[in-house]
Amino acid sequence: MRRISQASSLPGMLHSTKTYLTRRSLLRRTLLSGSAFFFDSRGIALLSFLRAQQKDPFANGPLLGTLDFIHESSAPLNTLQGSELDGRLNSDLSSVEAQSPITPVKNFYVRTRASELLPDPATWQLKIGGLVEQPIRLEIEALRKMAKPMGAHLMECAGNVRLARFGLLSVGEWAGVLVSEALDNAKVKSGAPRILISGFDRYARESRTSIPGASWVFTRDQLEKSGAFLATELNGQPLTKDHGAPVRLVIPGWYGCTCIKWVNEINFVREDVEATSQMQEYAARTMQKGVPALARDFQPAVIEQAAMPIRIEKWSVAGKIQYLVVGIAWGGSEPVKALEIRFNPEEDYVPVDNFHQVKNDPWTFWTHNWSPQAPGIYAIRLWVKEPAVEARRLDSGYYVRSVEITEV
Ligand SMILES: Nc1nc2c(c(=O)[nH]1)N[C@H]1C(S)=C(S)[C@@H](COP(=O)(O)O)O[C@H]1N2
Ligand SMILES: [Mo]
Repeated sequence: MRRISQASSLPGMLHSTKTYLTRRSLLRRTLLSGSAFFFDSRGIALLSFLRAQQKDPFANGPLLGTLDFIHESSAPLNTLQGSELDGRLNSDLSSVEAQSPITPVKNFYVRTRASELLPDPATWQLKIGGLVEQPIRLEIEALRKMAKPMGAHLMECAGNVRLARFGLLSVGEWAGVLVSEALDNAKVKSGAPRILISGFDRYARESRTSIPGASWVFTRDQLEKSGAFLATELNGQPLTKDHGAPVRLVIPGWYGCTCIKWVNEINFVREDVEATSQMQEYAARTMQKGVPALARDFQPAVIEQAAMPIRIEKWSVAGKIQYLVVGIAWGGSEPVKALEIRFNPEEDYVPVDNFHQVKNDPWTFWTHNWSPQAPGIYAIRLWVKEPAVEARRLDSGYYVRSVEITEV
């Protein structure tokens, strides 16, 4: 890996630390994204350009750097801040590469750090109770032994806002136990069709930002269909405390607020059980109608189809400045055929050059060649044309990101 030396000579426009790119990743990305990648009207000239440069493709510094998104914030990225309920880590999406799509644990976003009162994980027990014939206590060791690979899944906080630089979103490779399997031995009484999953939520200090108490109510069907699991490992390592050690819930495709950390109780409850305080706190952000009093009146807190740019690369191609918009698409329940991008409200939406979504979870990387007509500030927005695809957050302009172009 080597630094692009030109980056620091363009003040104000570039991240000095984001301008790394290996030769291999450049070439691989060229192959990955197919023939449309970087082909201007003289695309062949570009290919031969790359070939000629293969000894050292960066000798002439074709990648000049990465532009910052503006109007967001200077919130630190990949850095743990604060403690307990006010603890956060915003993941730096700008450096994510398509060929290594798993977020390293140290950069995986954190919303709520572990309580200083958290009991000793070694003696952790998970109680399965409520309306059952006989409560069951699952020892953490037993759960760890049952754990199996659960695949790569994206997690996004329902409160993943512009001020957090949209960094409350990450992808992990999980291992754990299907909730349905963990509940197999429970003898449930009749009239207890709902399942309340709660975590340890007592903290040493009061929070400035959050209400303590994380729990969510599901139906068995929701847990089964989503493939919900009790995770004990993230990226091949035991869970870290801040990510919910020793055991947390993961509901693939649902917002992070349902993915209860430090799970200590699973209770079978009545059909007409109240919504928990966590459900009520997150009602608006999970797009409920008002704040329902009862859990059964909540819609599943699923992530609808979403997309946004994660970085804008500035290249010098055959002596011309070119921009490459690199982005992600995630959420939704069926892959969509086309994603469209628009630069400023005055321009039309155009299809994203390199977009092939084969699954909704975890994320899909796309790239789009961009030659802005003039310097200025551009607001970049995406949408999915297919009317059958629900994408309320995307459609509301939630994920719009802006850049300032000073050179064309
Ligand atoms: N016990 C508990 N679990 C919790 C929370 C919490 O405050 N307490 N926060 C939730 C929210 S809002 C999110 S977005 C995810 C974040 O998980 P992460 O910090 O591992 O990324 O955890 C969820 N699980
Ligand atoms: Mo969240």
